[in-house]
Amino acid sequence: MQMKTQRNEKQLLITLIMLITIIGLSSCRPKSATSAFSEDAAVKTYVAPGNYDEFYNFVSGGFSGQLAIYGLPSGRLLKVIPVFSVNAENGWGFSEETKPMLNTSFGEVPWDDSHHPNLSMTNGEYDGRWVFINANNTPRIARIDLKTFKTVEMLELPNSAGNHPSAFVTENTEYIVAGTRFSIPPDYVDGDVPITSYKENFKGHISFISVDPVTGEMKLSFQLAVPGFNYDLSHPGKGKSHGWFFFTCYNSEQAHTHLEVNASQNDKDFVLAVNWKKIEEHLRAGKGEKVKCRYAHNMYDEKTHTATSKIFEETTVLNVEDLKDCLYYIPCPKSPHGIDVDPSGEYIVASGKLATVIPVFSFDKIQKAIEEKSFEGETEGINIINYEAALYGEVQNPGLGALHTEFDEKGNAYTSFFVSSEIVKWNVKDLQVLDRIPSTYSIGHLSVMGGDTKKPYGKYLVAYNKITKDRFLPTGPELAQCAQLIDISGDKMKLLLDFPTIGEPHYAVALPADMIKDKQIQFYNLAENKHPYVARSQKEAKVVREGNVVRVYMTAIRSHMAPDNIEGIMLGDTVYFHLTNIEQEWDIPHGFAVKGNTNAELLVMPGETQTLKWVPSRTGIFSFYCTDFCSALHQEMQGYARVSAKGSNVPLSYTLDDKTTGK
Ligand code: K7E
Ligand code: CUA
Repeated sequence: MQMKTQRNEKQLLITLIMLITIIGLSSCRPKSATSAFSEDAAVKTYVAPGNYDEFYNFVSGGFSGQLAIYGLPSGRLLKVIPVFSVNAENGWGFSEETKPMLNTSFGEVPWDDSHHPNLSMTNGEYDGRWVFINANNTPRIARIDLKTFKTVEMLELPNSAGNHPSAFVTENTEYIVAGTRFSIPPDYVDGDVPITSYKENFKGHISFISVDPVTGEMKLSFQLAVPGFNYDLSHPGKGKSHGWFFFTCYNSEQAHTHLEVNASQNDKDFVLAVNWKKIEEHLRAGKGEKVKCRYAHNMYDEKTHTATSKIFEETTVLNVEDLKDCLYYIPCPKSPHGIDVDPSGEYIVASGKLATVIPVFSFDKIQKAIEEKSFEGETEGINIINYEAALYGEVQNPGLGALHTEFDEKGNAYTSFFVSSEIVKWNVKDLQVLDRIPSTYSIGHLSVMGGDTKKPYGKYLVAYNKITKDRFLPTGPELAQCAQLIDISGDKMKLLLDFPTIGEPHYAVALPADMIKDKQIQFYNLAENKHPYVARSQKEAKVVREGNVVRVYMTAIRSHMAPDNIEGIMLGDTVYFHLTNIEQEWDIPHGFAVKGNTNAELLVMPGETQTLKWVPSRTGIFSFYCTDFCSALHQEMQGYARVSAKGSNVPLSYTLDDKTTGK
């Protein structure tokens, strides 16, 4: 009976929170949303034509699978990078060179859901080399090179589902960490089991991916098999807590159905604290087991301009028995989501979606508790540290539905609240709330400039809101998401600007523009182009038949494609247009498209070679042309391909500078 009333109370609480959410969204547009707008906002966000923004802002695209780059403070969109997505605009995922990037153990997976970009670090500060980002659905991590703004690597993660607590980077980019939001039967056992056998058969796996300090190449170093909860978010320790990683987990109830009620029963779920430096010792001592599983590793080579995909067959897994002195649970109220570590590395902030306080844990106290064995029990072989023993303190009544926290350079924390739709500023030392500002509407992540490093830049905070409603001109049922730029340089937060974003932004990070803007590659050196089908000058342009395959070695330069007339292609042939842009000048791409091709166009950067596959399905004359207005004579940049019947006696021929070869 007692149990039942408790359960009813909890359900009531959940219903109440849901109601507040709905009412909050539909009726009470916070009055201060517009009145909080300060008069000098326009001056602070205006970047005059021809001037550069101060920061690059890397914003996850959520269900678009992309990464978008905005300038701050202007909010101007600079680039959209296809990561876990195909992009017909430039042929990413359609060209022969890029297709392998999207390969997985399931075959090509041309889409995913990307949430958490993270920048490479040296000594706990950004070093401007790479951005890593996670794919949730078919678990993967991607690496983007900040000299080319191109996705150059993709690593699939076995034994995982819903790779959400990812892609967070340790202080010196030793590891990227990933985890399982969904626990599942691992790939190395027979997963064909009843879902009701969740408690026996479902496990979480946490992946540690090492990063080569010079090349950036990722490797699945080891995995930890942990109890079958839902591992939601994570952050590495820094400074004194470097060597540790912290994860939130919910569903300590281990429910497998109706989670919104069944996984909200316990008053506390857990933070999982992982001592990975210790784990490295165990690995060196030979602990861990090699298990069979399949996962893809895809690399893009900037010299051949081509990706290759390799399938790996095993990984090393450590079980809880090996990890007694490396893993600890800390109770955490209630259904926690974000977990964030302050710049000093001492304070660990976990945000409970259904909690009324924000617990702040102390790294020193956690160490002491472990030393003194202040445990309040164990679950599935992992010691549970006593809550009070690990706790520094709680922020009282901060708001409703806490999600994520970031930090400034002055000892303040900023926490996003989804349900009460606001950002709350509080002091990390005395845990007092200092200020609050409404978000419009229902904020998810927030990002302070450098807010996850040892030395935040501060100055601005950006809110990434889940719901736009009336902020922009309406565009039918689907609206853009809303980012809000907030000035945090003074005591009071000030709203400066709204700007729309693509997809759904979750986390975002920002780099000072000066760190990378002069290191951008402006074009690829043609002399270093090692593509097997490159044509470095018009002299190397040609058409070659290899059985049913016709290869066109084509060059593009203002304002000519060579060859520009091709005859002798037959039905049943597969034609590869290997297009080399032989320009050696910044910002002169050429495009390529042929009528009736069923994939995409190409957009080829100066010095690069890319390939479009074309399987003609009818006879006739097919036009092709450059799709990027590159010069005054761009419209003249065109050609024809003739397709004849199978077995026809039209010889293979092509035209270069009015001269036809092969007839
Ligand atoms: Cu959107 Cu980080 Cu995927 Cu919170 S998560 S909001
Ligand atoms: Cu090249 Cu238009």
